[in-house]
Amino acid sequence: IDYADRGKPQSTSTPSSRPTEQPLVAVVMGSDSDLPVLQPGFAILNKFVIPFTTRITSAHRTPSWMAEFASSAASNGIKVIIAAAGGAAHLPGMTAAYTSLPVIGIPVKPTIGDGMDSLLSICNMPKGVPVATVSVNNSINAALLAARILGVSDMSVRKRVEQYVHDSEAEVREKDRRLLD
Ligand code: RP5
Repeated sequence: IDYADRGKPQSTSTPSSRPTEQPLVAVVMGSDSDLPVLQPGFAILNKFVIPFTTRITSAHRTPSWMAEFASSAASNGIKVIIAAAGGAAHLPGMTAAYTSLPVIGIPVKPTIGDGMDSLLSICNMPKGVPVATVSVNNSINAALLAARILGVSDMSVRKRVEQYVHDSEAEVREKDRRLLD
């Protein structure tokens, strides 16, 4: 992880589909311990050929850097932010407070408890500061929601979303067919 330029989103060693391209999605996490939860979401972003960048920036451990990142994300070309945190999960809400971009929050299951504290910390925002919250550890839905948001104005992404929906339905129908065999 490159900590050298803290103002601009940077790619990490986490594989991005087209790292040389302008990232459209920034995936931020409170700790590197959140990374395993985020991997399935990275796979979705790669599958949809959505360039993304990843950052570890904590609302508690690096508050000013987090604020700097969030407030400059839009001017750095980011369209959607996915923010993951566990426990006292303030990162998604604080990120939303510093940007007008859509923020999708992923509650991460902490070492203590079932993740309900993370979930409520992220979704129970005051009126005026929305965070679109997915279920605990559900980085796949966060990535899919980011793709749907981008698909509003990017036809190539929308087509991949539609293909994904089509393939999902075909998969369920196939499982149902096998059940009857
Ligand atoms: C949060 O605290 C992180 O997002 C992580 O989910 C949790 C625990 O962090 P570590 O103590 O593992 O670094 O800020």
